[in-house]
Amino acid sequence: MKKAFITGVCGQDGSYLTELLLEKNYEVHAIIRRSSIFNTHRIDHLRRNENFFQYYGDLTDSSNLNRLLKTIKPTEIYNLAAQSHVGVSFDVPEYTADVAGLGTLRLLEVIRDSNLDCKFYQAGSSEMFGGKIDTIPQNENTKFTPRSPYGVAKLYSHWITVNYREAYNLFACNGILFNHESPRRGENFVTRKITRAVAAIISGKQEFLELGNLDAKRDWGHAKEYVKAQWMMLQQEQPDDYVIATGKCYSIREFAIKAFEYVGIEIVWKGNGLNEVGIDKKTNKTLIKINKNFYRPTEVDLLLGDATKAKEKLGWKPRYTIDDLIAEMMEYDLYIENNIKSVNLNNFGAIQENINCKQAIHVS
Ligand code: NAP
Ligand code: F7E
Repeated sequence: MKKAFITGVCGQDGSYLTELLLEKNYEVHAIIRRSSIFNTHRIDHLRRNENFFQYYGDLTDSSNLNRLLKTIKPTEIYNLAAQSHVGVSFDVPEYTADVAGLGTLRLLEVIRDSNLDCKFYQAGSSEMFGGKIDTIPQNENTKFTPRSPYGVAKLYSHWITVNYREAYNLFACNGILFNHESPRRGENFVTRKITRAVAAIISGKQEFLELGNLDAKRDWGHAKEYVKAQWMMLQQEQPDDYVIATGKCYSIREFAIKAFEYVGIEIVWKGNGLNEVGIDKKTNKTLIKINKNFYRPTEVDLLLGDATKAKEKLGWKPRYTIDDLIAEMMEYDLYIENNIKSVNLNNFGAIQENINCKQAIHVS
């Protein structure tokens, strides 16, 4: 039986990866941070599985990682834990560096020190490409020019993973994953913030949605498909680094238009800059406003990935389109916000997803 060790198991990707590995008959061991409120809602539906083991742990605590890894002796380690919010990383840069940067080194050091015979996956990010991008779309050879404390911390993790692979012959892979979303996405990332707000607005629970930069562009895929790529990287003969992306990008503005369209609302735009508003064409009500607090000190304007290497070497290909993704997220948020089951509920496995998520995510 293969034994996986996952950090960040309570997050979006951790929950989908755990489902995938349990389906593949892995024994899954995972660390959970101590929290003053319950933080396991995304994995609660898995916790009774006899092959799933949870421990208190933290990427900032070397002795804890050392003790657990030496005892468990996993065959695969997936390092998904991070302070993963780019905007927040400007407020807590040191903590972000500690977890998203040094946390990776702590794990690699345990593997090296204890001669653990295991494969290692590092959750790298397109945010490492940052601002001054010389290639569009971005691939494994594109220069990294990160534009946030988060991007800089992830870049440290990227290079220390490459360094340990080369220096100590570790089977260590970097995934360079572009944005991936789902009904389990944290509610302060822009896609989920939008789909939740649209659902709340049509139920009369929220008046309008406040956003920052509408014109940044992102390459958005579905998290379920992206965790499969993480697993595939560790099943190869040789360790390597891979870009994982859909190859299509849209602006925040386009995402918001599509999400409102899903519930039959056409948005028209008026004004400029901080005074721009998105208005319901039919009722003339203002549904989107700009709030400068959601702007970042430095922004990444455009991310568009080229996942040709992953397609050719891993056989990985995304299936979800942006419309499938929005539909699934909208269905879930309409369901939890209003108990509305729309005609589209049968699409895209949404019923099953809703049932799974209803169990997995309790949003009050
Ligand atoms: P997420 O939902 O924010 O999950 C991150 C997880 O890390 C959470 O479970 C969090 O614990 C845990 N964590 C944070 N600090 C920790 C610490 N000090 N020790 C142990 N665990 C800690 O992120 P995600 O979207 O699943 O992403 C997974 C990984 O991929 C992250 O490393 C992220 O930076 C990276 N990534 C994500 C994307 C994306 O678009 N989603 C793209 C590229 C890379 P709590 O649940 O207790 O907060
Ligand atoms: O922002 C703009 C914001 O926070 C996307 C993480 O998973 O993907 C994610 O990072 C864009 C940015 O994701 C709001 O300025 C406008 O341009 O959803 P986000 P992100 O920063 O791209 C990468 C690949 C990761 O690795 C990260 O871990 O949307 N934006 N208005 C807004 N963003 C937020 N959060 N909130 C707004 O109101």
